[in-house]
Amino acid sequence: EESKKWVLTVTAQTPTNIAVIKYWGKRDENLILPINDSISVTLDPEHLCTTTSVAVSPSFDQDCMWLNGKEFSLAGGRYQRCLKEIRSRACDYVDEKKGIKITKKEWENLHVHIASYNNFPTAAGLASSAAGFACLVFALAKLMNVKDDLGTLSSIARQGSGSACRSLYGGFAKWIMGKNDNGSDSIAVQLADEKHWDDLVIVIAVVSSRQKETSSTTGMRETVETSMLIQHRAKEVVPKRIVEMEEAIKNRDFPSFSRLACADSNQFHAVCLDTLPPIFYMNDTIISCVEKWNRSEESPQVAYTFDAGPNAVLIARNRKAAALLLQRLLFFFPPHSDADLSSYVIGDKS
Ligand code: 2P0
Repeated sequence: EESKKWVLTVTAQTPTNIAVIKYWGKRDENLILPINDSISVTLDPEHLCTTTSVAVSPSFDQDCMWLNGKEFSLAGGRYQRCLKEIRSRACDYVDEKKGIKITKKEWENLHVHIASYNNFPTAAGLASSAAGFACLVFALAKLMNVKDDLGTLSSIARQGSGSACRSLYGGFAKWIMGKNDNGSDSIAVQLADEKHWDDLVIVIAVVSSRQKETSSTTGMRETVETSMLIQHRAKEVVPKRIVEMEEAIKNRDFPSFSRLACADSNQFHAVCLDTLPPIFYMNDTIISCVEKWNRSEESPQVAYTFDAGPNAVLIARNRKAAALLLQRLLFFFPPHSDADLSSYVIGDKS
């Protein structure tokens, strides 16, 4: 019984990421292999992040998870795959002070307890699976003394949720779609670290707290099955944009960054509209506001991008532009108004 008393714990924190060249569409649903590369910016850890503690003990008799304090089933294939991949890479662990020794073989039979928290309201419909799976995979890898590099960990996080592979890095990351059928080369790499372009200020406008109507997984499946535009996007448009976006990030070229991010968000939503039945995610009033403002200046001040929901992600070129952006948002969307934000017609007022 004495030997059953120890518990080993690891805690990790991972921010979510926002794609500026979007992932939409899979070529393999099981392994989560995409039809195009994507590029994202990872938020600072204090905003929209997941904190996950993982523990292992010989006294645990099954794997369990709690999400925001509530028991959460690990039965889903995506969780099982991540757990299996990490367990298969576990290495011998020795802590002589505590008298703990776990061999590679023993890890396979030890159960884990996982407690995960999001520091943002899950109900707001903001992407949580990216931060969640990245954090889970990273914490489990540390716990089980996995020695593989971040690229390999990213390919495991990818099997939890595609966008999660990009959240293992700060700054800017690229998810390379890869060529192999087994997914071994579908990994994320860091393009630039968090210090490279720290003038940028990211503002997330929570337009609606309603849960999205079409999940990303279902939405992208239907797009691949029914949209003709998606093939053109994946094969012709995105490969060129990836090259240009990498260059814009490298040179901190905000006009190109803004042009590419806005255009890619708009094409992603055009592809959604081209899906049968059509999918509507974004809120176009904020787009008109930003487009109008950017056109009235010598060069763009703000980039916008929308994911699979109506909340706007606005990237201001610097703090001054961010302050002006907040003024505009607060003017058009007063915080205590009861009206649905989407009913404001910004274009008429600015
Ligand atoms: C992205 N999105 O690149 C794109 C843009 C939403 C729009 O990745 O099925 O939750 O788990 O791989 O990663 C959302 O899709 O989908 C997403 P799965 P995921 O960020």
